Amino acid sequence: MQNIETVICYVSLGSNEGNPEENLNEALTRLETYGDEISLKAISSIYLTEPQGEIRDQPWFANQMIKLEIDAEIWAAAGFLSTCTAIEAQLGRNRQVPGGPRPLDMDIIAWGDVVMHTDFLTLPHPRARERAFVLIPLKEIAPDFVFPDGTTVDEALAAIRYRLDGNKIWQDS
Ligand code: PH2
Ligand code: MG
Ligand code: MG
Repeated sequence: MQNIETVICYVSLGSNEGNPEENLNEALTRLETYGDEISLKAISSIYLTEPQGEIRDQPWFANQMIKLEIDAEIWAAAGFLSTCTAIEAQLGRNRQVPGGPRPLDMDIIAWGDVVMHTDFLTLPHPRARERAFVLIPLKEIAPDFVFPDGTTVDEALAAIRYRLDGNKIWQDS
C-alpha cells in the first residue's frame, strides 16, 4: 500500500468585516470541499477578540483556529499559502489597508515543525506566540502544541497579559 506523507498544519482564521461568523464558516466550507489533499481535523470555538497591532480603532475580530492534515507530496507550505490567499480574495478581501478591517484573514501558524523565513512566509508565524487570539484557540484544539524551539502554548500564554471571559479575549500590550 502506498504510504502517503502528510503534514499537520494550524491555520488561524480572522474576520472583522461583513458578517464575521459567516465568513469563518464559509472559509471552513471552502477548505472542506477543496479536495482529498486537505482534511479538516479540528476546529476551535469562535472567539471575539480585541483588535491588536497597529490599528486598534477597528471592529473586534472573530478568531478561530483549525487543524488540517495536508498531503505533503502535493502541497508545500508556499503552495498552500496561495490557496489561503485565493480563499481570502473570494471572500472579498482587498489588501488596500494593511492591518485594517478584513472579511477574512487566513494565517498559517505552523506547518509541521518546519522553520522557514522568506519574504512572503515565515514559519511558525512570527507573531503567533505574542497573540492571545492565536494562542487561546490553539490551546483549545491542541493543548500539547509545542513550537519548534520547545516553547509550549502555556509558556507562551504565561509571557503575555490577556483576559479571557467566556469567548471574549482582551490583550494588554
Ligand atoms: N489580525 C491582525 C491585526 N490584529 N487583532 C485581532 N484581535 N485578531 C486578528 O485576527 C488580528 C488582529 C492582522 O492580521
Ligand atoms: Mg493576520
Ligand atoms: Mg494574513
